[in-house]
Amino acid sequence: MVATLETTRAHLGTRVGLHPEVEALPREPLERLQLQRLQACLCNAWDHVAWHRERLRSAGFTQAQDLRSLADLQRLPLMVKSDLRDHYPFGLFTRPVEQLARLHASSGTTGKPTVVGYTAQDLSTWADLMARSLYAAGARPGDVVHNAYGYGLFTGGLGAHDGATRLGAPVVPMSGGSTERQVTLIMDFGARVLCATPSYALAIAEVAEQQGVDLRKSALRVGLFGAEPWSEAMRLEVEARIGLRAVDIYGLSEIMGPGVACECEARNGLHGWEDHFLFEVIDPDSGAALPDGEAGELVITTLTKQALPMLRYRTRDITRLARAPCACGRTHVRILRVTGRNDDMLIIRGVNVYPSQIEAVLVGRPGIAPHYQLVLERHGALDHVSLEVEALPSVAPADYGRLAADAGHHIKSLVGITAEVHVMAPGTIARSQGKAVRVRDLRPKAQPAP
Ligand code: DLL
Repeated sequence: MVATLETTRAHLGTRVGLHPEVEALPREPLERLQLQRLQACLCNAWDHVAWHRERLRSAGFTQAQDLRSLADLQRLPLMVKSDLRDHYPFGLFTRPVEQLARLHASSGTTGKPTVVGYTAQDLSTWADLMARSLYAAGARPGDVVHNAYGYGLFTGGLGAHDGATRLGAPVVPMSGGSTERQVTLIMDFGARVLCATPSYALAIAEVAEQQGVDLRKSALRVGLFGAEPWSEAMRLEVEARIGLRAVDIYGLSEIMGPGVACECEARNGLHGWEDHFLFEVIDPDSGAALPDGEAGELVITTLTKQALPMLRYRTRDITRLARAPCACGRTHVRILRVTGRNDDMLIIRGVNVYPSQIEAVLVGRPGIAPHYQLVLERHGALDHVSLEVEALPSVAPADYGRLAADAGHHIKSLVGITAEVHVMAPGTIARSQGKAVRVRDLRPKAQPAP
């Protein structure tokens, strides 16, 4: 193991990352830094947000300084998304809104949006971490960054933008949409880095093919894809169609935005930037901490966020942590690919399924295009799943039935559910310009408890 690590380091040169002084910091000083920052974060929350103070008091704290070790983190109560909604809009901020530099918000399709705020220092930290992520993915100063993440209240666009600027990379602020124009500008401006959701990257690839443009001949070298779950099969598909190295990037607005974690050149999990966040995995049912390597819900604590400190925030994202040394030389924890969110998990006739598992089976199957949608219905007392997939243009409609049977068979044997597969003509399934909507749940909503 050590030999491999050293060989790889020798190969990469001595520099580990954009911020080598922290990215390769040994565990002991890293944990000392974390404890100092956690104590300061707790004081900030205690001093400025009555809600935090009351909850900490209920958990047995008489003052913020009662937290003496990283292990004491376990004594803090968990936070959930509705805590932000219940204090809409600014109730959990540590400062008056006039002292902030920016606000973002979730779309809030159900109920109130979740509002997050940043001080100028918070925005600077975010730019640093996004620049660090871009660098870890393989972007370098001077690379033209084509940014197709949506600009606006969504954190993807501005987050990637500020990170590219901090890296010293010229950024093209495209946002999502106008896909034909995206293709033209990628080619004309010589973009080397593409930032987009994986589903939108695929939509760009498809439009390029329809325009007769071969993106594999473009200057694109690296893609930073995230904001939605995606599979290894999708990674291979996007790499083959665009001709770049596809890297997974993770983040969420409640914690910061994109750049909370990102893959490095080893692509063996996403490095969670532990000088700014603490990562835990808990059992989603009991809330108990799980050992490294076990799958559960990711819980994140911010260490340096000024405006909106988040203490043990339940992300709903399902993953595992790995702390064995990474070949790249970074010491920060690796968060394995997020397979889906707790709330996206479907329980189909007793089998737990994430849409990304279906994707892993479908994408790359001969004759089938990487566009799909799951439709859930209730037939009597039972859940019924139909799966709409698209045929590749080269497939004759007469073969759709055979393709459907083949896909249904593989889903049954690899995922364990029976799905009614409908193979549809090319272009039938809506393309995403941001986060793809993979599931149409038509089941009757559960009645609220009396
Ligand atoms: O999606 C921030 C972001 C923008 C991340 C661009 C990466 C790239 P939210 O809109 O708050 O923020 O959504 C956060 O998206 O809790 C996950 O469920 C999901 N998600 C984000 N990145 C990944 C990923 C942005 N790489 C929610 N893999 C998170 C799987 C992801 N799911």
